Amino acid sequence: MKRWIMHVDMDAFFASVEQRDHPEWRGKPVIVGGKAKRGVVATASYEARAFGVRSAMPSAKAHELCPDGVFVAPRMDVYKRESAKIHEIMLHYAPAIEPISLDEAFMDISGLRNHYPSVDAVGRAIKEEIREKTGLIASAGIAPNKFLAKMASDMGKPDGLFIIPYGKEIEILAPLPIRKLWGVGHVTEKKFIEMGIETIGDLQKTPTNVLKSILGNQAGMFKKLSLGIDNRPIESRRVAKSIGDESTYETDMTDENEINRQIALHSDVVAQRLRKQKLAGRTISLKIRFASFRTVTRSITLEVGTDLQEDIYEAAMKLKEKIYFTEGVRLIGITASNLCPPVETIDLFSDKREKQSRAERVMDKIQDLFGKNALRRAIWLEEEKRKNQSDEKEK
Ligand code: TTP
Ligand code: MG
Repeated sequence: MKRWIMHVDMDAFFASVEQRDHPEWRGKPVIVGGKAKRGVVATASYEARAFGVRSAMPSAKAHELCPDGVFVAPRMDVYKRESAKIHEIMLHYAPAIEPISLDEAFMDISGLRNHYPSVDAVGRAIKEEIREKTGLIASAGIAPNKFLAKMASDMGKPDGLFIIPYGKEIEILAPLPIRKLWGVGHVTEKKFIEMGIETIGDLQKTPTNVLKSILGNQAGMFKKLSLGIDNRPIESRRVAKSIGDESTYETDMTDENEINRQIALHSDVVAQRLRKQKLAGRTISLKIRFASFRTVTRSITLEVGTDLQEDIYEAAMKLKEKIYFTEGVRLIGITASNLCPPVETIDLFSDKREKQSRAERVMDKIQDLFGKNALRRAIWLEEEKRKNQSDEKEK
């Protein structure tokens, strides 16, 4: 199986969070950082970057370049919470991720490749879920390794999705300035330039023994990177503890059939995600948030872990019985936790369960081959209809 690594990096992260939370600042130059003139800029919205404002620039300089900018103090607690949400979403797609800062993380999507028509589609799905659940834009890069994936996420910015396919590594790297190479700081950049190596392409052509005299034992590593070779594994700093799916609805839901249908849909998404990651959940939780923001979560632990929609739905419906519905529902969420490998020994199950298990796996296969719409539960068709109707209403 070919290795595919994805790197996610949020666009103008702190500034985008501020613009999301203050609609009046959208489209304006927003500068997040020390508000005091002696502070430094943490980041600037793309509108502010047009004036030359950059991260780590003294705030006084930013005031000079962009006197009409909106200068705001950072709200680290909010950025941390958003960061955790983004990591959680990435963990819907991979059993482990490697966060490298609040707004950046690597994930290995090799296994997912078989569940989507292309690697682009994997990237689009993850970007879309981040946008939907946080209102923020992520740029992503997908490539055969970490170095190239990080490079790629930068190449498409903003709102980027850039793929470096196998075989194109050398060609894509060649024209880039040498400082873009991972691990090249000011000092090393100077050494390279003194040797006449200005682009990664120049380095590709320089024999390693020539490099050794100047760079010592780092020569081999830089040479490999210039050719797009990087075997570092994903160092999973976060492992999925749960897999969940939730939606907030535009209008509060009161119809019981509709609520049940939403529970069925979320159960389907959670079951599919579990199967993609070859995991099963033993504990199923149902979260309901009412119009008044009262939020109730109920959980149940099953005898054996499951990755089937029917089981999750059944558990969630039992949980629903324990909740008093006295007002409209604004959010429904289903989570599977207590994750374990799925039980393969079918003879543990009744005939009925064996059939369900086969049916859901066949459905996954057909979707892998022909796309999500090739074969879906009937409830999804009704859901499309509902969404279209509410779109119509908006118009
Ligand atoms: P970056 O990913 O480097 O920058 P960004 O997300 O603002 O913009 P983009 O990725 O679209 O180029 O950094 C992420 C956050 O980290 C950034 O929003 C603010 C913070 N940060 C600092 O506080 N100081 C810094 O010097 C840098 C570079 C970032
Ligand atoms: Mg960023």
